[in-house]
Amino acid sequence: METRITKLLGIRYPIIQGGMAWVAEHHLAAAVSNAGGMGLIGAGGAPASFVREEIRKAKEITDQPFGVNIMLMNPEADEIAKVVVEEGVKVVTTGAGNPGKYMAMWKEAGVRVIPVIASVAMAKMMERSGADAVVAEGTESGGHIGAATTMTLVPQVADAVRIPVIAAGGIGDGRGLAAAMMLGAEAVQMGTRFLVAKESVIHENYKKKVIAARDIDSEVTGLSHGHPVRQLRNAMTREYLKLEKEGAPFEELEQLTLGALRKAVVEGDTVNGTLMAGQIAGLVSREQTCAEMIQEIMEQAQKLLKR
Ligand code: TUI
Repeated sequence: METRITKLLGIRYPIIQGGMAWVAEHHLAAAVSNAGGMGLIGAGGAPASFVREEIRKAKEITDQPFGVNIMLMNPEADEIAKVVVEEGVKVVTTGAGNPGKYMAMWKEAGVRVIPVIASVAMAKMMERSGADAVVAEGTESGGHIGAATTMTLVPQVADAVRIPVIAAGGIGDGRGLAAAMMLGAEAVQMGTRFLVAKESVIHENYKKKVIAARDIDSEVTGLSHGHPVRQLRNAMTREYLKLEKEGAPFEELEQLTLGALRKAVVEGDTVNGTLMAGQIAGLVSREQTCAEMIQEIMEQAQKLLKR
């Protein structure tokens, strides 16, 4: 299934792994790349030195291309932007902001730049700044999200820009991949399905919650202060939403989520941790290797697209 994205990135299959903070470390990224997709190391809120180490460790276990996702609210985003150039990373995706100020440096270094966007306006702005492609991420996604659904966002972005579009949000199998292609995408980005990959190092408790989740088990916190985050419902989200409804100030709400993603991923705290996951969690039913997931998704999509 050759598309402008597989050619641009030099990958076999049009499947990109989401740059999930704390989750997308070198084992997962290398496993996805070794399976013919595009693995990403998610910088999340990590220091630049940690990101450099992760890049070096990934290079030791894959000779396939992989990328780095830079979460632009990271206080060390400027340094990480330089680290990817110094370490010879070929692909960068960005999230939660506008990467415009790094564009010239990255383009000069030959880095392929793929901003994650949640609106047509941002997609157009990124194309004007020189982006090679965009990830159009719908509100079905886990983590920090925009408002538009994947079904509505992807075709509108595909019509608005000439660069290729990667669909994200609510995609977890071959049906999702085939549907995304019909909407005008040339690849998909998946996060939630890869959470439960055998090579994903997140705590067993977190994996079990994703596997047990039903279609309506995610909740969006933070809408009141403009930083909506999708995660699985638990005691923490119940408390957060209650406080939010009562009009609690941002500082008080922030206390609940400070370090909570680490709590979930590293400690397996499913009560007070932030179990970021997308709406497709209900479809994710078992742990598999990344290669098994990608093979299964490709076979299913190819059958559907032929029909
Ligand atoms: O970035 C994401 N998803 C994320 S980042 C993250 S780390 C985090 N942890 C706790 C609280 C908040 C964040 C977890 N999940 N997805 C990509 C994405 N980017 N979705 C939406 C956007 C976006 C938002 C605003 C892109 C551009 C943008 O532009 C703002 C501007 O500067 O104009």
